[in-house]
Amino acid sequence: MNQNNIDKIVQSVLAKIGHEQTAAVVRSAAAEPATTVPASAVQPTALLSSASVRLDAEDSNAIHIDDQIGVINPKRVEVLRDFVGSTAARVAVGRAGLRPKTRELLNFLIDHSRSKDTVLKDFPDGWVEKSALLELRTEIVEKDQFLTRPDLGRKLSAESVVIAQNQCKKNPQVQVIVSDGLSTDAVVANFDEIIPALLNGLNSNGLDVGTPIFVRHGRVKVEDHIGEILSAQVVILLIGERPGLGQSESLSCYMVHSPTVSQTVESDRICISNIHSAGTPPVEAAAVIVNLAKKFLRDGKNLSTQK
Ligand code: B12
Repeated sequence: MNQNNIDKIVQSVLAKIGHEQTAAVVRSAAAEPATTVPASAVQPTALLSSASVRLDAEDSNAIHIDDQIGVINPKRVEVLRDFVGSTAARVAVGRAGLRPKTRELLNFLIDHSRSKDTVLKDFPDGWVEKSALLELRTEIVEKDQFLTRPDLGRKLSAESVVIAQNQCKKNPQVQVIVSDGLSTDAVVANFDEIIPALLNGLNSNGLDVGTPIFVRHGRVKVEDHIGEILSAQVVILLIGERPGLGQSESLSCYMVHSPTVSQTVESDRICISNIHSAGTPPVEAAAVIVNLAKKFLRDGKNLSTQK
């Protein structure tokens, strides 16, 4: 839902509960986003996000930032602009008495619903087949079980163990795995950019790359099981991160050297997180991962990220 729709909902709710005057102020601000509304007009309701701190209409970026500032009559608005402009977090949103403003509350509920939807979502029909990766499954049979039994998402099913043994290259220097994890959106959004760059980067550095694998309903530790079955030296797992409030397309890369189910511990792993268009761009992440793979091969488990 976009900001205009939210503003319309706020207006209609206010009009219904008898705040005609406030609704009119909100309406006028929404209709003329670049107009400075006198602070005295909005003070009693504290519902307008930023009408009192709008910038010049010609500076569209500044207007966008000011739209997010909910503090009425801030002492140093430029500090708030810097702050809001530096993060996607919910900062300087203001308040209505002790409560959040209606608009902020609605924004929060929208983001929260989106996160919950993302966790429950499956891949679009045919997406996995189109990815051209070899599909393996964990011991999970359906989504609810995936969310409630992380332990089963850490092991391949017996059937998939056989497929891996029969169809995958053994003893690769580098094994690439993609898995849905907690966000299929993260995989769908970043796949086309990160996978070609990653595979090309590994190949062009002369590394022996295993059969690229897709694991449905996977958790991070499934890379240990796969790495052990295939005797891979370095395993690279790209997996959907748990969605946050406002970012649900973020992919993580978990890398490990010569993993085994019984011996590998979390601290053996390296994590490169926040791979998405507004974080670490997927192509850049691919370059970082290729470099780390080379360092892992050189240093083994005692990887140093300094050299
Ligand atoms: C959930 C979470 C946790 C949970 C994991 C619990 C669980 N069983 O799910 C808890 C609270 C325990 C946790 C702890 C830590 N976490 Co954490 N965590 C996350 C979070 C929010 C989501 C991860 C996710 O979705 N993974 C994908 C799902 C599918 O994985 P999973 O198999 O269900 O769960 C595994 C992973 O979550 C993994 N994991 C979680 N955090 C970390 C951190 C590292 C360095 C490693 C190697 C693995 C790891 O451990 C789980 C068990 O195997 C991310 C934020 C993000 N944007 O990704 C941060 C994040 C991954 N964590 C981070 C950090 C720093 C840590 C800690 C080192 C914090 C500390 N100082 O103790 C510890 C290390 C834990 C470990 N396993 O080694 C950083 C990693 C930064 C980096 N690039 O290295 C992140 C990116 C947060 C951040 N922005 O700073 N974490």
